[in-house]
Amino acid sequence: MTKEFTVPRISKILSKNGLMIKPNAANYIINSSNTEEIVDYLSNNSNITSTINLDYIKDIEEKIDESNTDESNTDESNTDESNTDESNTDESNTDESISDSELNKLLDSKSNRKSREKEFNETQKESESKVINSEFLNPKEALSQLEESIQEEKTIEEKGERKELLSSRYPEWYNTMFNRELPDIEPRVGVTQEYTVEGDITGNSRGTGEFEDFRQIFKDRHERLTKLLNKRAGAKAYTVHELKKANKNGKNIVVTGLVWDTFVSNNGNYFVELEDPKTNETLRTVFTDEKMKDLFEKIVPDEAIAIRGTLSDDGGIVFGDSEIRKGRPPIMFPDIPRKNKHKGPNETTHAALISDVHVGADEFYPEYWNQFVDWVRKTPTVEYVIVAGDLVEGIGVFPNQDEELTIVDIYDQYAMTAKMFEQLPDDVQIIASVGNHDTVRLAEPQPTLAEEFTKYFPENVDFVGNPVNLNIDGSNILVYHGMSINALAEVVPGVSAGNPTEVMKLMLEKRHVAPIYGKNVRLAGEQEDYLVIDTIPDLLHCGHVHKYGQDKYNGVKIVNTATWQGQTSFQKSKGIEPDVGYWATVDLLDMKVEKHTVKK
Ligand code: D5M
Ligand code: FE
Ligand code: ZN
Repeated sequence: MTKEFTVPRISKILSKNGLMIKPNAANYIINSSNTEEIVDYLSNNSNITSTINLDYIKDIEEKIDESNTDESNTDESNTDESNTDESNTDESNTDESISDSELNKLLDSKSNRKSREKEFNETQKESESKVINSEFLNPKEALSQLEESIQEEKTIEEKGERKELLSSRYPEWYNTMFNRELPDIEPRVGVTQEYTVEGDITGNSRGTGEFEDFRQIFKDRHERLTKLLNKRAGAKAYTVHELKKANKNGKNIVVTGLVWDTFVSNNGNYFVELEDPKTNETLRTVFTDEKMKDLFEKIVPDEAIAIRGTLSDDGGIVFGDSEIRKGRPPIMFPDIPRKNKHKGPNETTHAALISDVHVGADEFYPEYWNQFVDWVRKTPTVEYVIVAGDLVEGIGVFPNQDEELTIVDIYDQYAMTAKMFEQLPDDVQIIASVGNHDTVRLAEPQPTLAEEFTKYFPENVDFVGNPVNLNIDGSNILVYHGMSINALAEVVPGVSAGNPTEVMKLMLEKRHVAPIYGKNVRLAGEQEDYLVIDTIPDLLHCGHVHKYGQDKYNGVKIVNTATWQGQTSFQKSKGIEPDVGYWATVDLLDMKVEKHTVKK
């Protein structure tokens, strides 16, 4: 029997020593030529853990402390503990130069952006002065178990044998999906001509991981959404900075900004503090009328809004209006204008929408997948299949995940997915985006998969980042995996992740797919905010929450396409009951959406 040694295998062995590693770190190990190099790498990089769980990090830190005080430790592979200056020089890791534990600390703080900036600098310093004791990792022992299989794995890659190995490695799944009679492929109707991709970060990422880049996304968000808010307000909307210079004290004005903070005072007044991210100036606004409650509660931190009210005589505060004037409420979101003309192709043609396939997870349903494959083969109007992320289950996404994996090898997971996609007709264009389980950075916007994973797939599969705006012969489909759904559901009363379309409406209203920075949402510093919804889509397609839903908002269709994975123990612990085996079709001619499901 072939001994499997791959990224997850390294992950597993190292995690027994208390450390989970990211795929790129594991890659480094696979590609290293000698043990010394690897030991060096592991000892000098404290930021390669991949876990998303803060308790887990704490656990590791405790273990490090314990092993630091262990006197019996005389292993010569120990690095000098005073050698701290180079502990953060992992160049292969530029995608996430903030380590996960630092990020978690940042994200967990309820505070506003300014204190997050302070913490960012502090945690940076803290991590620089921390060295992980190599005895704790015990890399030599772990690696001696692995060296032989490293070589084997390299040979498999070099000879391109991975797909051939799937049948012996995962016979049950393999036989269910690939040793069966497939229905004939109906020729496609051939209506669509071309599609284009807008707003994809892939290949355009220019973030350096510096805090300044991080501020830049908020400046860009503010600038672009202020333009929309100006239209929405139907009047000149001042930025906080402009207003402070405009000599409008005592006058009725409209002011825009990013939401810095909101709170309800003891007297039940609603306070909203706005910020101008260009100058860092802030302005307090207050609503005293109870009927503003619903609008006030829709406001989330870091989003761009406009407020109408009277600037106080000393210019220090805005007293918010309470009446709708000319159809405009005193709290305005950028929103989608009501009329939304659609120019699609002239004849019926369908895009099939799916998400969260989670290949590799124990709970993936190959029998359900077969039904989807058969349906696509038999349905000639389907010319596109669009996947909204989480193609595979991934590895090291949460602690002990490997106990629920049928395929504990990330390359095998993608190779299996590739083989599954090969059963779809060659002339169906598959467009695959990524999610939090795929092998890309967690921070949004996410670039697409690297060539080392996409190389297994047939030519009719294109890979794109997350989010992305697809234009298929004039029909605009905004694809976003949906990590912000949990955060929005947590902050805004009356919506829940179990009913995702209500949350997706908020994205459209806020013209931003992930307005809150924090909770489970991480943002990558870039020159532009790729998460702003500039182009009004005809359809917004998300996944992530594993619940099917379809609806519309101001003429924009909304679909969440659930999952192909049954309930995991993590989901059970959170009370999440997934909808398994669903897909939607959208007719690009008239944007009519239909729900489909497998026979169970
Ligand atoms: O998401 C699977 C399910 O788990 C989905 O319902 C969202 C939920 N989920 C995922 N991450 C989180 C966090 N951080 N908080 C709350 N709920 C979460 P998947 O991305 O497939 O694991
Ligand atoms: Fe998922
Ligand atoms: Zn997800």
